Amino acid sequence: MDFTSTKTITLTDFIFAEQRKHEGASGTFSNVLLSIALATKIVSRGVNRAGMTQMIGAAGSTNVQGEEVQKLDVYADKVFATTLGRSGEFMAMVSEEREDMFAARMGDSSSEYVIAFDPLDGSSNIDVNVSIGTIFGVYRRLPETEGSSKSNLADFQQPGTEQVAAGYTIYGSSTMFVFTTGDGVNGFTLYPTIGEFILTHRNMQIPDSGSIYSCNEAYFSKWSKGIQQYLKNCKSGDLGNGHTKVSMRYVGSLVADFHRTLLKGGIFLYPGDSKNPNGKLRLLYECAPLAFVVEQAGGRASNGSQRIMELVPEDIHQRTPLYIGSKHNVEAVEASIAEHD
Ligand code: P6P
Repeated sequence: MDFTSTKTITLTDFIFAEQRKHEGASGTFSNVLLSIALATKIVSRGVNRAGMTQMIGAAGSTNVQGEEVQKLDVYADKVFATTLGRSGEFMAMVSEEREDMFAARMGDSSSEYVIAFDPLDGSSNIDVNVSIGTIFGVYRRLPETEGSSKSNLADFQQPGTEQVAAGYTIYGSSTMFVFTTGDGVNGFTLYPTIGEFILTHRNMQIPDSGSIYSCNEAYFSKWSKGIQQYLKNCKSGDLGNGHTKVSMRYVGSLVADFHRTLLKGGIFLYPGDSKNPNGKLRLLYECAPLAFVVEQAGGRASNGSQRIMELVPEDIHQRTPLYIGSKHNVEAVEASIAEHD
């Protein structure tokens, strides 16, 4: 990377260039994005040092989902809560790690936004050194709650179409911050030596169709006929989109599986099953943010019959089946479900 070149765009350059396009912009939205990026950098440092700082392993507690909490989960949650809290731009937050919505420190009646995040998704992969990630979605407070000095659950009960920003960070061989504000998707790679995110993936577009499907096939017998038929077609080399060389890739870390799907095309599936009809993944802080990103990149995200972006969360931790990726691949799954279920 040539840091003497004007072609080297930092995340800060990018955000303020976007701000300048909106005359009269106050800069609060830029501060929203920069505070998220700062939290990501701090978590990245923690993830990369985990092995040396005894941050690997379980924290000895379980979270609201009943999942064993890893030490880094707790750390990442605290980093996001305090870093975003200090920005003063958020009235309230929802975290995968906390049962209830919570007020953001320094958030007040002038704060215009709320944020939902999964501070460290895929954490069961931490101690085996597999890529993990953070996922976030930002909403503007509702007109009826804006200006009040109280956080209000209704601000989180908005469909994904109301997100003003969403994205993820993947802590992998490099740390990448990928986000959208509704005007395309851009990816930034962290240069740890200078502590800056540099624009490396401008205007990311997912292929209209792809030859990779991604799901945990151990659950095959519990899935619906529609899903089983779709996967049988995949195995026979028929993805319904002309692709015949079919591959299956599954990391077991949503951000890693999604990031690969965004770059290479194909589909990630986490269906509901007989035991858990809504599947495992959460709507508010996993599926809706990734749905915003994939739609902005030209892809599709569905619960099998509806756009993920149109689903309204009743409960902040509610789950939804997720089919996300290339448009033609997701449409093929929806068609199989419509035909067989
Ligand atoms: P399974 C990780 O625990 C996670 O929440 C996602 O990151 C991932 O996609 C999914 O669960 C994996 O679930 O049932 O295949 O282990």
